[in-house]
Amino acid sequence: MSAQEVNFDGLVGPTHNYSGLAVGNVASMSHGGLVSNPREGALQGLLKMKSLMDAGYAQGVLPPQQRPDIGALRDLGFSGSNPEVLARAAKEAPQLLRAVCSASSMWTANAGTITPSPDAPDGRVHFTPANLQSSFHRYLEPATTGRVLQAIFRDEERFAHHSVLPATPAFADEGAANHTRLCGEYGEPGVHLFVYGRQAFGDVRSGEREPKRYPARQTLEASQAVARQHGLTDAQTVFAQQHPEAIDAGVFHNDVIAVGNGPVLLYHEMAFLDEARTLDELRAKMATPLIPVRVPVEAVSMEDAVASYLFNSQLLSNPDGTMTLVVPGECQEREAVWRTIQDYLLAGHNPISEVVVKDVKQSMRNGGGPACLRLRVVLTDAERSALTGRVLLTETLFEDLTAWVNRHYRDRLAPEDLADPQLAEESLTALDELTQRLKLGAVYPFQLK
Ligand code: SUG
Repeated sequence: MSAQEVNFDGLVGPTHNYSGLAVGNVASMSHGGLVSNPREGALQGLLKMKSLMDAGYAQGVLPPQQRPDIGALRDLGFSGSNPEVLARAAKEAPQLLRAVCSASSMWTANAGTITPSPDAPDGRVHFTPANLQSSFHRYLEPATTGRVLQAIFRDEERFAHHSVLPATPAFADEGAANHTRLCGEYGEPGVHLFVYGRQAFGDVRSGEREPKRYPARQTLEASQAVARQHGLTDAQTVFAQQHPEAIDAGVFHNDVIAVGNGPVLLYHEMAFLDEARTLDELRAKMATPLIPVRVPVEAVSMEDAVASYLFNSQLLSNPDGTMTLVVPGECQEREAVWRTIQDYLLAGHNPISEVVVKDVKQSMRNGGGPACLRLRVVLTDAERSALTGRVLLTETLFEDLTAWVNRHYRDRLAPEDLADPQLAEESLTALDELTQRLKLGAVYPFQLK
């Protein structure tokens, strides 16, 4: 069966800001309080999508979420008119106001976990939105994410949607950021590598192998539950623990230290707690030879890996069998990283033959690189034709979205602007227009009333 990978990038929302909300995410923690530029952020994202579309890769787009989430503030006891709710939250609980304004849904690698149809027993594509329960600002995402995914992948004969896992620490789930499908051609059966940071039940000794400084955001139990929902068997799955020292160095998701595509697994030597076992199990289960590309700590230190986001690159397949690595601009600013790309990755015995640099700085300051900004969905031609909405990027859609951003987005957002009731109004107007342009129907709480 022939199939192709479609990268669905999250549009950066109109309230994109720097609030230092993400514990264990070094960039978010160090940039909290800075003035952001939502318009520039959205345009940087759109330009990345456009250049990949121009280079021949299938590119999709996912809308941002309704922010500020005034409904969440009401749930927490703030009452009155919308401006009053915002003003009270700003005064009494500014940290809550910041959380409900986050544009964090732009990082669609965390939107959910996807199993393509060649791997599922019922031959459908399976989706589980991630509960993102590790942080309050992200816990607000899954309900709308689920509605957006169901609106786009609506055809029940081809697409299956599962419940979000229970939003409790034992089932902490961060979606595709901790999930990699390895395979030969995309349409051939693949093996699913699930990477977790901690185990919730059972093994009392596992606590000794957990991070000490920063939280582990994904549990083994969550990964196992997603695999079960999707009908994946033992022969199709590998569960590997992330190295706790990596989490403590700022690697809050596996996709900050490893990226896989087809049979290639590009990873830093500190990615997995038991590297040898992980590779052995992958080799034993994969139908095609694994091509591991291991970057040792002598080449790229943990600090360089986290600051440059080398491993948060997109690894894309080309028709001639080669692969292109899409890295963030920050990789050029670190000499050791840039040298490793040139002398080791490009010159090495592996399919990576080209490096493309993208400027996504507005997102990077919150710890989101090129790979965080996209959700990969492998689709057959028939599945692709069954999508609902206008979500596959074309020249015209790119122009429409660019004009939409220029019309509605501010070019400056300081922390004190988040309480501005006008910002909330602007955001709703922009999103209402967006759902019409994307032909998605009603997906936001304000449209469902
Ligand atoms: O969950 N940052 C996000 C970044 C997510 C990156 N995604 C992947 N690695 N796939 C997070 O830590 C920061 C928001 C703020 O501080 O304003 C934030 O949520």
